[in-house]
Amino acid sequence: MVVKAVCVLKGDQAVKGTVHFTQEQENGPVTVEGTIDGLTPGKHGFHIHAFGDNTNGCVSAGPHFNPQNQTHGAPEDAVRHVGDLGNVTANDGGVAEIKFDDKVISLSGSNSIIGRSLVVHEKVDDLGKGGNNESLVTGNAGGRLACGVIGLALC
Ligand SMILES: [Cu+2]
Ligand SMILES: [Zn+2]
Repeated sequence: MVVKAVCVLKGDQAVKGTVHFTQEQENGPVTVEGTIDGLTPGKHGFHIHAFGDNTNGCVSAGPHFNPQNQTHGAPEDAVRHVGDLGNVTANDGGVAEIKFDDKVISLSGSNSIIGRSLVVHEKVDDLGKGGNNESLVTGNAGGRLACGVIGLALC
């Protein structure tokens, strides 16, 4: 059975967006598709954070979703946080068009991202290759520009 989810991203500044998640089969890849605007041109860290809590803005979303207690990495790395979706790239107009598949996140089971937060960051995610401790925790992606809670969707 196809499972779908959606996240509306909002922040203090002009950054906003909508991101859809579709999983055609249980434990299969999740297609991530959407648009974020109001960004500075270039790459921005893009992660699932552990909590769907927005009480103190995006900070309340907590750290990267990491149920297997791994270090931070790139989406294609064997060692990564479940929530590590790498970077999105904004064009000169500040718009990031997103479409990719991820094999680690899920919309059910222990790696489920439902009820957690999606966050887009101020800076580029160095994917754990920055050569310092913070790189292995956050990828040095800086502040949280916008976030939203991922919820189940009809379509
Ligand atoms: Cu993040
Ligand atoms: Zn991470």
